[in-house]
Amino acid sequence: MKSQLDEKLQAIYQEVLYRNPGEAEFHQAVHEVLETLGPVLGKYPEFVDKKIIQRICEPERQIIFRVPWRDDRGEIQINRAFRVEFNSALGPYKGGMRFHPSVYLGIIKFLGFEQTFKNALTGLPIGGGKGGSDFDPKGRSDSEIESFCQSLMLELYRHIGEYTDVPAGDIGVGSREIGYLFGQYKRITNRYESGVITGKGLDWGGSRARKEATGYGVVLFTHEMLKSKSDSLAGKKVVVSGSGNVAIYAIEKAQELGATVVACSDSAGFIHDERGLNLETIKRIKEVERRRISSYVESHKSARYVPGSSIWAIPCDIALPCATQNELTGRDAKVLVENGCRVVAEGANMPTTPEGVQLFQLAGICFAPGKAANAGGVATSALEMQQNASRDSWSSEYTQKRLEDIMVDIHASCYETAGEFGAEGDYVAGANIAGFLKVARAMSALGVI
Ligand code: NDP
Ligand code: 2IT
Repeated sequence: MKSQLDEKLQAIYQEVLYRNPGEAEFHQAVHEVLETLGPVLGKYPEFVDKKIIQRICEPERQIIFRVPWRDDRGEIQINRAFRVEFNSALGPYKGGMRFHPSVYLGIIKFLGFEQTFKNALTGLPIGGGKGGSDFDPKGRSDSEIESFCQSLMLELYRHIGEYTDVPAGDIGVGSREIGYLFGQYKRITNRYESGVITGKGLDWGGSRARKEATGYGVVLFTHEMLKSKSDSLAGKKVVVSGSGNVAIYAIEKAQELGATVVACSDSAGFIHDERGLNLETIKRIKEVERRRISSYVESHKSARYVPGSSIWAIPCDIALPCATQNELTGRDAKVLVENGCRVVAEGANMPTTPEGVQLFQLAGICFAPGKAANAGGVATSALEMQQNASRDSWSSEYTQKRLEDIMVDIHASCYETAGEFGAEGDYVAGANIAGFLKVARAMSALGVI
């Protein structure tokens, strides 16, 4: 269920559908932003004259390339990789690389489009971009991952650079992959250009708190939403989907702020324990052993593993979807609302379907969209770039304080912008409009480029 666009925006959306056939996720992400921009065009007609929205919906550059590599048996494998350089009005293209079999152009474009507004919200000088490949890392050995990353970089290196385009991690890409990618870039270019990629390890140019930043940021944003209602996380029951980088550190911060996290998942099923999950076990299984979340119950007898079905059936006060796009449907949203959930913050990018968002908003749920709630990761990537540029390395306390301040500012800017445009408490409108205005003003100033 999608709400109506006003006439001008409807024409722009039709053009996007026509120019980008078959890219359902990209259409969804564009629609979700256009839905909220009606009042902005009324107030700033110059953005209509300058065709800012049409330009924002068209990536500046799209690169698609072949990645051939040899697996452990010596067999040649061929993958397809993408880098979509979406918008550089505010700074070099910035955004992660995703390795997942579902990756195709429509997913990378939706992510790059979202990234443009998210990065604007951080207040830091970064444009929007995204990349990835249909490579499936599951079941691949370390040396296969290394071969694949090296082959991918053999093409990608010519398109990136600290002033041009700065990749990082996303689904299937963590510090192991960033290491292989950075090592190959260094070898090909004969430059130790730390600022060309973020999410690096602490011994080779990475930033403290980057690993934790997205998950921590989601919970810091949630904390701000609750604070605006004179409430807190203490004593709240939380369900987190996924058990990757974002989920793990969302669980850590939620526990630190006094909440009980009762469930998390992977793509095969979820684990549930009303007494609360043990994060050390989850970290060991996921970060060290790289096993499935089902193995959690081997060491925790009070927990149960449920294969297949939806994690959102578990009653909670706060839901944090931290796995992937469209993982929380209208049906899930209905169940969450019926079970008394009051707050939802998106750790993943676009995890809630349009039906789900609409149901949450109608039910008066405090709903934080990904481009605001999960911006802590890319913000800390920009802090990593700052440290690299000044050949400095900040303390954990200082970096976390910067992250905290950024999340507080993003919350304030979404909240205030929503109020200013007559949508009090609507963080979706607030995030879209605040992000759009920053990008639109810069594009307008930079001319028709
Ligand atoms: P990881 O690869 O570390 O973890 C992904 C988790 O989501 C895994 O538990 C995975 O399960 C699950 N998952 C992935 N795809 C699917 C699917 N199709 N269906 C069900 N479950 C799935 O990735 P991240 O934690 O880094 O990313 C999670 C989300 O957060 C993504 O939407 C990403 O774009 C977003 N994000 C990430 C940031 C970062 O800094 N890393 C920053 C901002 C947003 P399984 O192992 O079974 O595949
Ligand atoms: O979706 C995202 O914001 C990320 N995957 C992080 C991007 C980054 O450049 O750190």
